[in-house]
Amino acid sequence: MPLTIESAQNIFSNTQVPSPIPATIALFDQLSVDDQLALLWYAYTEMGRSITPAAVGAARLQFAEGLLKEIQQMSTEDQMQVMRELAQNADTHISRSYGFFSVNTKLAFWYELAELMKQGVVAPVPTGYQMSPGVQVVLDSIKKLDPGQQITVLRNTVVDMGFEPVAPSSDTTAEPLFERSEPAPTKINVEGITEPAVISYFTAMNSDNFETAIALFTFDGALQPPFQKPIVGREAIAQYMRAEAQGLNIMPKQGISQTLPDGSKQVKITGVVQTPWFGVNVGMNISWRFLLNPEGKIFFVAIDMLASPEELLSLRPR
Ligand code: ECH
Repeated sequence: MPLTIESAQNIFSNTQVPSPIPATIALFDQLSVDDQLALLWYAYTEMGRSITPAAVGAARLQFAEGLLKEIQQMSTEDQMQVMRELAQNADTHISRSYGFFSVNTKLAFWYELAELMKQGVVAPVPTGYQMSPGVQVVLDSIKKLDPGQQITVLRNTVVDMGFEPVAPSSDTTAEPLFERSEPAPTKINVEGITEPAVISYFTAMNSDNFETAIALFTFDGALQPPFQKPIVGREAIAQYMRAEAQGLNIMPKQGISQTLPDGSKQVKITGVVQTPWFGVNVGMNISWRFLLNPEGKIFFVAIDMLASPEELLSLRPR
């Protein structure tokens, strides 16, 4: 039977625990736009975890600089309006430019606005703003998440803002490199796993060697990032990795591997990943579900955020 992406998406489904992240984002989506912006301000400042200075160099802001200058010159009321329009995906020129930014430029843009808010140059909440009870509900729900899930909620709300261009920008060659605040592990040792493609995948990712990582996939192979649809084909995966997988420190811990009757293998691994944005300050609990073809090439890998740290150890069906 040929391998299909649809069937690959379901491997190890009996070991999957639903993540609390979509439910938290659904609550967030129900808030009014002013409540959403205020909540993000509270969550961002209250979390008190530091973004590593290496993450936001001048290079990362080069694409956002024009917009940030424009916003700084506006009246407080206009600044608020721009932020509302971004959060509401309005079709305005600022919201359109933002929509073309890469994920990391979007994050850097808001990081810079947060800095300007701390300096009092940009207002964090509209004057006379009254928090609705819903904000507290969402804040409480965010507080219950582990730190890796909290930064994922922040990231996903930022990614969803702006006016979505019809064709997403595909030029990732200009994406500035991320520096690691800590060197990534070079020797990968995953308890229970010996599959060469899987071990080589982690080693290549930890040195941002995406060409090597891609060569481990079949030509029609796919990679499914957390809460996203699969990205299909080597070139599309390479582009995605150049834009979003730089500077990750990947620390897989343990896994299980099962050979299927046709000789293909399904492998599930759990471990911790650090993003260059937060470095060692935040570890994200992650699982990888690989489907390898009978020749040992990666046909599919799904990256999932774990629902709880306990899940790191529960690789067997429930
Ligand atoms: C302020 C108030 C107004 C509104 C807003 C504000 C600013 C908010 C700011 C938020 C900044 C948030 C940041 C979040 C960063 C999160 C990063 C994450 C990264 C996860 C990466 C993973 C990678 C997984 C992968 C692996 C693979 O093997 C293959 C590739 C890949 C306060 C102004 C908005 C400033 C910086 C969650 C999981 C492991 C799939 C990539």
